[in-house]
Amino acid sequence: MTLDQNGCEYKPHVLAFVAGSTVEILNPDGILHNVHSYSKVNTAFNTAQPKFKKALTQKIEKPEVINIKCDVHGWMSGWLFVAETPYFSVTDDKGSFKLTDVPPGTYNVEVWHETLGKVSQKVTVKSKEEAKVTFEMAKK
Ligand SMILES: [Cu+2]
Repeated sequence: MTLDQNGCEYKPHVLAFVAGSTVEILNPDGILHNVHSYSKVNTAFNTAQPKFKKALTQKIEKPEVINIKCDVHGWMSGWLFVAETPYFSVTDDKGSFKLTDVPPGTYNVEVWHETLGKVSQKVTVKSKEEAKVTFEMAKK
């Protein structure tokens, strides 16, 4: 899991991973950044990353959606989506996603967007069949 701060922007804008993972945070910019997590469930961190500190690591233990900001550059904002299960995905530029190797069963599929909020839907996955689901989110 790598969160890059290249060009004073978080890349990717949303980084998704399973709880208990360690995130590597890179600073290739040659300037000071400050990695400030607005966590509520996990312990919040607020770490200066001077220009010579090219990488630091941070372990995130619990499921949560965390906003990351830089106290030096007010426009920098990114998200860590810390998933509860291994079945998660970040949508592509068309809003599509795919979850693979999901065991048969009925699941509650939840979609999160930074400004549109959260919606969920029950989806049943059958053995060796593709389950399709469509979400619509209203602009707030
Ligand atoms: Cu910065």
